[in-house]
Amino acid sequence: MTSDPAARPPLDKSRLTSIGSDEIPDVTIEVVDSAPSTNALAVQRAQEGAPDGLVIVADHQSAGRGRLDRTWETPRGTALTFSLVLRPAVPTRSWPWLPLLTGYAVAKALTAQGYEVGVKWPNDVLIGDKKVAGILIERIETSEGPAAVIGVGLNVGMRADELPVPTATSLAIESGSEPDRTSVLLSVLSTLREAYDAWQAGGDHTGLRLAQSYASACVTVGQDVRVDLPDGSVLTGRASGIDPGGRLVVDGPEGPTPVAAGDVVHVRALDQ
Ligand code: BT5
Repeated sequence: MTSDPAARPPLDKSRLTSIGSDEIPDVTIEVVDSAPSTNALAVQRAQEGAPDGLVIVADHQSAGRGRLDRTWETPRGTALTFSLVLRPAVPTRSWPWLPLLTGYAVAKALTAQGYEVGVKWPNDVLIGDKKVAGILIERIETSEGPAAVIGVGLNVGMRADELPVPTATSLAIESGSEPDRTSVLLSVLSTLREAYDAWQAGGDHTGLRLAQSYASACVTVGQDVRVDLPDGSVLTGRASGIDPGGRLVVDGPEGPTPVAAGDVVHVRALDQ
């Protein structure tokens, strides 16, 4: 592993900006050296008319955003921080699937590289019980119609003393060697594009199929959970599944209760 963070190589800009449609179809990558938040930049690009499939990746992100005003911190050279502009052709009521689909695709790409990965509903990717990636989705209106901006933060090369929080981990910590960020990005984007295209092409049964695949990769299903809701109330019960709308079904005091990703502050396993 590289011991001097300053010596970590930058992203391979010429490789990323020259990928062809035979490698990853319908994706164009823009690399910036530094940005406060790639999501903010992607929102700006979408409002300027960026098409479906634009990816903005920052070599360093200085003021990363999490959900609900939380922050996302990554030392330079140690992480992937990128955002995609998507203009899904499916009805907006199906869009709650986007963060789940993204987490599922990130997990699938990392699993293919030998990591033991799970997804925590709605937007975390875990190795063991530690968070290796987080996802932030924003829906915006543009003059070309509604767009989604999906941000992904993936911890690649951080050493234990570089982790922003003790609940985080990185690919380097899990594998004992520091993977190349450019290759990891290309493999995640390729898996994500494939999952996104399948979702868009899938028709009426997509929700059901996705719910089954997602549930099988989801560590939350089967756990006793505490869900904190925005009005301060708390729902506790056994997480029993994912419904066709991408909502987590919690068997609470009033029976099976679906909760939507946009409506939860926290979901925690009761034994943690
Ligand atoms: C998320 O929020 O997990 C969404 C993170 C999305 C980050 C990407 S990076 C590219 C794009 N541009 C942006 O500005 N954002 C997106 P949430 O579930 O709210 O989790 C945030 C919490 O995770 C923080 O409060 C910390 O506890 C923890 N955290 C912060 N940095 C972390 C890291 N690098 N790894 C693991 N956990 C982290």
